[in-house]
Amino acid sequence: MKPIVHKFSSIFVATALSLAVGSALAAKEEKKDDAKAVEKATQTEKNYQAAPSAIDPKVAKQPEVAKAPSITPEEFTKAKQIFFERCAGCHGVLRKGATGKPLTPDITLARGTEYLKTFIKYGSPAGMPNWGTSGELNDAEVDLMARYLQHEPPTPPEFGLKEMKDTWKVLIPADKRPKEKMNKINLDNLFSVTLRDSGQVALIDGDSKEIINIIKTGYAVHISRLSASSRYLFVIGRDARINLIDLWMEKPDNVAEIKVGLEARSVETSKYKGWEDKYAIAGTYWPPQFVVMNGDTLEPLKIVSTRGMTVDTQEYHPEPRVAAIVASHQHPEFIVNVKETGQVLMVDYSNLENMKITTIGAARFLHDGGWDSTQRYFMTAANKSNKIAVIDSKEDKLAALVDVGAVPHPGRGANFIDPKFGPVWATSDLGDEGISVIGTDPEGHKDQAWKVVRTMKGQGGGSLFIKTHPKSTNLYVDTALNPDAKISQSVAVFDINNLEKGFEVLPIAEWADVGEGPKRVVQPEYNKEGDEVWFSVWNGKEQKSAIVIVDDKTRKLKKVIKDDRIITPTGKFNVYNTVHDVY
Ligand code: DHE
Repeated sequence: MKPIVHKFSSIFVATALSLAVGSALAAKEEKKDDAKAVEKATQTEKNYQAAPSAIDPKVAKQPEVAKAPSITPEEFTKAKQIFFERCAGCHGVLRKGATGKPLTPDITLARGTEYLKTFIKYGSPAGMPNWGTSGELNDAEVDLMARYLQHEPPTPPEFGLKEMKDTWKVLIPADKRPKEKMNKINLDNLFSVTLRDSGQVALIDGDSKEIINIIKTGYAVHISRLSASSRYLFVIGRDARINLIDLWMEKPDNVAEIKVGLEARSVETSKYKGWEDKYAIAGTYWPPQFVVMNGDTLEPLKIVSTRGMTVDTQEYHPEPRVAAIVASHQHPEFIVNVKETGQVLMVDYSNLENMKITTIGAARFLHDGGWDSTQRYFMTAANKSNKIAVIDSKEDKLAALVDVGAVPHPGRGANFIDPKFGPVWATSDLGDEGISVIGTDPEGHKDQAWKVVRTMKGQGGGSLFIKTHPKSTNLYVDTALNPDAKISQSVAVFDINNLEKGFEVLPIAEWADVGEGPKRVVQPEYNKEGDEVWFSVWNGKEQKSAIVIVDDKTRKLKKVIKDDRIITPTGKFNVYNTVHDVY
């Protein structure tokens, strides 16, 4: 498998998200600038999605289209590789369109080679990167891609129960595992840290800040989640490999693993009372499906396809990828975001044989999200629609669709009590500098419920994660994908009790003192007590990265974790906060 190459450097060149606030700009100029900002925001978001697909192009076969310009098998192989690495993230593996336009032969044949070449070489105002003029593809490659796109898209293989079982390994059977916790680690304050480009996670003791173990996992791990009891840690790679780690072992390590598809981002565990630790679920980008597994062995039990109709135009989509999954606290259900169809599936796991799934129409394209403070409402970003969908997990219905800024990207979002508007949940945006604060209390603050009660301005666009903690009065907003290094390497912090005052900037990357590199500061995560905030300083694979810990009260540097083994850290998952959905 080819290593994933970061695409973000080109984001920095290609985009400038912050709106220029020139006092003497003529109205006409302002309008022009607005249009440019929207264009550039789209570009940032496209490039973010444009990370290479984890699918090995070799597994997708070459189909023939008689009318398409000729292409040799060698050329086809090369074009496939380029498409999977650079284009599939936006246009979809089957080129049916996602955040990028559809590119199926019925469309591309009509456009013709010359048109496609221009498009690929120069890009488009709607956000298509300028692959030719940026130097990423040479003229011969642009020509090749223009011809390739007029052929039928090669389809990667399906991945059913047999394929999953062929990869499934129980390294230590459940009855051979510890009967009680065998270590002295304060598990509640343990952090699982994604080491993105080394295919590992680091387990770090939140009390001593020592690395407990570095564990081999799938390729470019995406997230970690925990079983309800805190005993089992589930880690999923982009290559759809799940590792099950037993935190009760003297030195926590892998006890089972499975590959559930070719490409994935999400894993979750059953949390409803009476079902703790029983099941896990993983959603895949390819094939578009999810699988429910045994919680302590990863045995695959039930696979369900997400192919189906889009929420708005109600047409068939062959590749609706599974984005965020959360476990309901109201019913024995998993809540599954289906990206391309814009449908949220409430998957009842109480009877796998006769599985009930309630489909809630939301909006395209569903991505990430988290609970409101009562853990009844799932607040999830439909990022291409610039909306937050509010899912009522008690009634299993859509409570609201709330218009927010450009390309909301909350991570799990941030819950706090707004001094004026009561309980709220906030998201920041990938596409602009806004932070939308939404009322979440339909009982106590009916007029504000599911409305944007205030917007604040952060440092700029390119924000991925926003975070606070019930015990804190600080609200942190990262800007990891902002094109300005000063902004991507620092974090904004607001005082929740004085939001009008604006933000303070903490120079996290500077505090890390790791030398050269892009050093994006990403994903604030609290410790269990809610008095420390951890940030990843995400540098290049060959450069030094670090984790910076800030004292939440004083907003001063508390500790920098530097270690040669901490390679490209991104997501950090505190055990207690992840189990209890504290954010
Ligand atoms: Fe993520 C969460 C998908 C790029 C770090 N990311 C998620 C989720 C999805 C997703 C669907 C929600 C999972 C859930 O809750 O069940 N991410 C994608 C992509 O498709 C995308 C845009 C491009 C890609 O090819 O993967 C993408 N993500 C990134 C990154 O480049 C990040 C910054 C670094 C990395 O490690 O790859 C990144 N994503 C994260 C993190 C979370 C996440 C840290 C979990 C946040 C949390 O607090 O729970």
